[in-house]
Amino acid sequence: MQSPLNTEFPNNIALVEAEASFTYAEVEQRTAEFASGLLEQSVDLAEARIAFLVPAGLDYVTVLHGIWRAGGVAIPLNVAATESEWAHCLSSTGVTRVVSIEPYRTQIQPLCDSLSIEVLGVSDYLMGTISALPELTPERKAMIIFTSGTTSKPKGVVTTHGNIAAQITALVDAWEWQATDVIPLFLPLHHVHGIIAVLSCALWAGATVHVMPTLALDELCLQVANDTYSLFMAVPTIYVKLIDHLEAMEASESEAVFEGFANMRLNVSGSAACPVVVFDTWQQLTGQALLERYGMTEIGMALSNPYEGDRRAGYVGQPLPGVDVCLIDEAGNVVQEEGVSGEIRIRGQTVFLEYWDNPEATAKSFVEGWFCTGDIGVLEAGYYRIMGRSSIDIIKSGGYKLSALEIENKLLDHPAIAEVAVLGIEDRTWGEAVAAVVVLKRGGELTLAALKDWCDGKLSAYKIPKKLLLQDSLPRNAMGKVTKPALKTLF
Ligand code: MLC
Ligand code: AMP
Repeated sequence: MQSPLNTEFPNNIALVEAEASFTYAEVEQRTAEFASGLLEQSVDLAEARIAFLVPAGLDYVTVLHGIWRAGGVAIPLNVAATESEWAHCLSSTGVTRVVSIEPYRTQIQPLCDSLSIEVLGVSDYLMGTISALPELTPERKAMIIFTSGTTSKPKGVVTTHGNIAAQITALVDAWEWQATDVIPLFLPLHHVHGIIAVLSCALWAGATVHVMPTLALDELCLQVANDTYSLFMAVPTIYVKLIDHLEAMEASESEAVFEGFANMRLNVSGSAACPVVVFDTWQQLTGQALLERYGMTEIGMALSNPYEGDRRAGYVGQPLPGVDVCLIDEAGNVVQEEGVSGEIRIRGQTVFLEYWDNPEATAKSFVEGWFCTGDIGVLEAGYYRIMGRSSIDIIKSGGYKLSALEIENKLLDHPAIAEVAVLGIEDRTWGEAVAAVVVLKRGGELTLAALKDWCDGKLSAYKIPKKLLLQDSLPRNAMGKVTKPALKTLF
């Protein structure tokens, strides 16, 4: 199996981070050293789970690739999560070691102390020596990424080295990644969009990644205007934010940025539905026809509009290389005709191995070897279109998948809340915005501002409701379940 870090172009710049840049040879050397440090006296970490709380940059790549090369299972933690969210990731996977750097190390130390987990810094493992590293077969477990779903707690999605290689090569082939490519990386590195589609594809191809700790639109636009990048990948929310940002600029300044985007070889949108109006506006402003693709933590990317050929607004294209796709109707039959909708099911090397320590959830999500995505799609004139999801309890906000149940469970701890229903409301910027419909306890009072304050530190910021509606009761069906579609109409 090819190393996920390109070895053909040792002198190419792999990473640019603030003022510093690092070649492939330097990154390779550092990850080998880090892996050796992790191994200490052992020959193979034998799939020990090692979590890391490290922002995007050389240290992140060192730790991710170092864990992989030492035979461990890498668990990237969200640098913006709350302590209880980290606790779930660590406890549910039996993590014994956390790697972090300041200021994050200080933030996670008390939790790790309480869980008897050792926390060390990146430099603690860089001993200046390189030992023999284990040979890893494709079926070895490599990574666990947490994904929210129809259960209250996020599930750990386990991918193997083989899965990751297949997810990367599908995109490298389809979108013709080259060693000369340069791409900015501002997406979070605890999800597959940032980890696989941007970082890993670039490092596989020998390309250059410009790391930005957060989405800084001014800095990004400056670089784009200077023609720094050949590729650009983002969630639809970022295209909306960019359009607003550029439209608010003086024409004399925005022109160069539009030119910069026009000069790139590809602009990709994914992780959530790209509204047709965003596709059209982007094309009018930059001349770029956004390439929309569809993916999921469990499968990497599965469907993509063509690199060469017609990219259709509102559609996600065709299966990527090595990915089998079918649609299954409500009766459980394979949809044979165009225009008939069904659940999207996926098969192939890109599909994950299992949910960590959750054989029931794993078994439920596969039917005859096909992974059931829960997304509803339809094929029209040879292009797939995503019609929605089978569960109303999953919300996609700014590209993040959120569980309504997880948010409801947290809100129920609020002293004034008797009942609550959380749902996603259509929103121009976020795609869906988190909304809470609340029934107060007798004498209880609540405003949106007070609810947001209370949620601070209990839920990651992007899960906190943006809308609040107080009601005397919640509509329920005969089974006592809240009828959320009825609530949506109230907004
Ligand atoms: C930030 N905020 C959000 C939010 N992101 N609210 C709802 N949904 C989100 N996604 C809130 C903050 O809490 C804050 O609220 C305010 O917005 C400003 O925060 P910010 O951090 O300054 O925002 P910004 O940097 O602009 O972040 C927006 C974003 C970010 C779009 C860059 O959300 C993001 O990186 N999203 C991408 C997520 C992703 O990578 N998903 C891929 C999953 S994998 P307040 O109240 O404090 O002001 C997948 C598979 C696939 O889906 O197909 O790829
Ligand atoms: P996640 O679990 O965070 O990986 O999110 C995966 C989900 O994002 C999918 O199951 C879809 O619901 C959604 N998604 C990803 N890409 C698209 C897209 N292009 N259009 C619509 N939904 C998408």
